[in-house]
Amino acid sequence: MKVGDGGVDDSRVDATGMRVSIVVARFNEIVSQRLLSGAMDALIRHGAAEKDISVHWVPGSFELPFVAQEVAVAGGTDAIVCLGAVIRGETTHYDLVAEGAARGIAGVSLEHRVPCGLGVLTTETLEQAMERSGGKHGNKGADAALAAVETARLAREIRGAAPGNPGASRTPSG
Ligand code: INI
Repeated sequence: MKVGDGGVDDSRVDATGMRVSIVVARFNEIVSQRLLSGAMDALIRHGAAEKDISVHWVPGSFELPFVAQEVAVAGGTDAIVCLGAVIRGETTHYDLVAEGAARGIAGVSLEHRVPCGLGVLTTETLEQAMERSGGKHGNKGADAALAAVETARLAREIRGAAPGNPGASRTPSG
């Protein structure tokens, strides 16, 4: 088992055949693009097909939960990855956006039973955000993508093992 900085067990991450939706915020786009590249690379490196990955841009991180919800309701997605960069600056708007995004994304995941990776950086400075989007502190977009895929695989296993579960992929005796 190889557990990376992001807490993901690499040996459990198999994105083969997974349909993944990435929702990414345009605000602080220089950082978001790097998070997106990290997420795409990680998914493809772990077996996802490019045709099975869809990307939805939204204005800012505050809009991530709503679009993640639309994706979940539309169906056909195994895992959702939410990416954005909330950088503190000088107003309290930061706290509202960061908290709204994180709580909203968690809510979508639980309500719709679709794992959502939280790849929203919350930093004091742009420099710190750059370090976490392909710099010396790794790429949190990649970590969020792999966490969502690992969780989706686990959900499949659990649902498959639950007798009488209509979503099960195999019978109780299978
Ligand atoms: N959105 C971000 O993604 N990051 C930020 O740092 C940020 N700041 O600092 O304001 C931000 N604000 C925009 C917000 O996400 C919404 O798009 C906006 O409030 C409209 O709903």
